[in-house]
Amino acid sequence: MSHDDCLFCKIAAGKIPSHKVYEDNEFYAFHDIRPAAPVHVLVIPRQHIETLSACGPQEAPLLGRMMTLLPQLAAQLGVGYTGDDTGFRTVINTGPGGGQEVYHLHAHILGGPGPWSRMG
Ligand code: DGP
Repeated sequence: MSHDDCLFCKIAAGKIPSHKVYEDNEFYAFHDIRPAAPVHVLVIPRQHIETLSACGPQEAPLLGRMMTLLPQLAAQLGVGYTGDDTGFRTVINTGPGGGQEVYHLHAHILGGPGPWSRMG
């Protein structure tokens, strides 16, 4: 279920180039074009869902799978949580007041110094 005029649907479909880090039949992950941290990756469902606030119980299984994918990808990207000072941040901007620019649900994975990092 993709939307012809959606930037992230086009990226997931390979119609717009991106620096891919992961894909399966349900999700696509790629580097953010404006990185806010040394590691900054976006994870999107292939299904076009505009925003987290559009999700209800029907989307819960997909959201659960997306959530558990995040630490797997963080580990693959070298910023997984393995103890001591390691780890990453996850952000889902929701709506204009939440800073959402692109209306296709996405989770940011941020690793290293940057917003909300104790490292700076
Ligand atoms: P948000 O503010 O949460 O909606 O974040 C949207 C992010 O998408 C923002 O950090 C920049 C990124 N972005 C926007 N356009 C493109 C693009 O064409 N390619 C890539 N790789 N990232 C994009």
